[in-house]
Amino acid sequence: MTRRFTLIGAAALALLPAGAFAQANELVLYCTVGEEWCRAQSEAFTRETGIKVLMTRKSSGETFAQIKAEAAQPRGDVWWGGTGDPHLQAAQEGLTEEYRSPMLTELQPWAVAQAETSGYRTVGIYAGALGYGYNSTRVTENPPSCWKDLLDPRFKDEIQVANPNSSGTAYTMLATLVQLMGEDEAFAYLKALHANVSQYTKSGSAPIRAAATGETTIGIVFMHDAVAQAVEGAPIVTVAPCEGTGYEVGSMSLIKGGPNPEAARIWYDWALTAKAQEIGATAKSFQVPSNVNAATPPEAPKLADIKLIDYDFAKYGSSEVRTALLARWDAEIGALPK
Ligand code: S7P
Repeated sequence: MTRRFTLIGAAALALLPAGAFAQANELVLYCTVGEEWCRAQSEAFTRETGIKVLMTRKSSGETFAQIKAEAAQPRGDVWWGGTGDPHLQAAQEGLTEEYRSPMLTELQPWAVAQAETSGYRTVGIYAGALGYGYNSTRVTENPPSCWKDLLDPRFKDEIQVANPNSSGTAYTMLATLVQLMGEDEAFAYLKALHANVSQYTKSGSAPIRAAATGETTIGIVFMHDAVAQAVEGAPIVTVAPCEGTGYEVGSMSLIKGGPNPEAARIWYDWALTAKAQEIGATAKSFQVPSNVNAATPPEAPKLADIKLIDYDFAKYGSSEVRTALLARWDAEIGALPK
């Protein structure tokens, strides 16, 4: 009990109902970052609080669909990680709980903006820019540096990207292209790109793992996921597309009606601390943390050096726009023959 008090802080504790710790023995976590980070974060929380974590890892779109399907009888307590757009959609659809953590005062403006946009039903926990990575043993001349370069016929069947229905990474790409080019142009681009795509994966980071092993040449992913492969020694070069690119505010939400609400708030406050946010780098996840006091891993792509678009999170995280874009992708891209 004393240990939990020290770690979580008096301000956070004041918001918890009396006797909360006595009841908070277990937490059901829906985790949407990389598997290794999910495990490291869950284990650290259990070590520090004594609360057992039942964790499952899925992609962002899949987790959103699961929470929606379970809405009548919620099974999860916290949705931790994953791109912000589906968290915003969950907030709009009333699937997540409003909560103003005392830790909000320690967060970057972009993380607080995410909370404000959602009526405090979600919050930013990290940020990262979209891009791609290529295998430098397979591209030895004229390396690609722009979105348009990915249409080059020399990359026929040599690109992997995820399906935006399951993957938050791929939805970020779809929304990014729409914001960069306009919707019709973006779909024309995606149709042209289809000739070069060998596979639409379920998970957003799978394409860069395939590029790292040489199974494919290019993986369209968050830049930090490409950096993670290079850090492991894979011949991956990370690209910030020359036309500009979008980014994610990786988010966290409390699932409305979850079975362990006290444990869920303890996790939420803890996960916003600098110490908890520094666990990502130990699990080779190189996003920019949202707590201003957390060290940004030196490997993290520098957002200030990347030509970032002014991503409209409220619009592209809205139920109407996300549902419509995914339906159009299914009809015009997913349905194309391979
Ligand atoms: O690997 C870390 C990361 O890129 O994965 C999250 C992602 O949304 C989950 O993968 P999906 O694309 O399959 O949904 C990102 O939030 C995070 O930065």
